[in-house]
Amino acid sequence: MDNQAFFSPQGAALPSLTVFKEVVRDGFLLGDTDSDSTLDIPDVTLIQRVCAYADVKDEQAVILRGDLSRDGSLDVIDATYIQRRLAGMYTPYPIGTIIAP
Ligand SMILES: [Ca+2]
Repeated sequence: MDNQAFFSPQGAALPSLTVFKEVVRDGFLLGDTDSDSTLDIPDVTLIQRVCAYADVKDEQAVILRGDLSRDGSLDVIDATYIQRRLAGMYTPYPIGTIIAP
């Protein structure tokens, strides 16, 4: 199992069998980068830490959950859109909603 690659139904690479099972079975909250089922500032902070090349636990899960445009990369634009959503402003992505498998 260690050398297998896992992908979401949308084709995004997934970091582990555990995350694969979670995504396929339950989906996930778009933007909930720390996986605590809440969208808040710590989710933005985790994206900023990844962008700053800081040591982040479960970085691939952070990228999966925070990559709003689903293009496989995480950048400051993703963090900004989550901040906009938290401020009640428009975003073009369904941040804070469950992404279904
Ligand atoms: Ca969260």
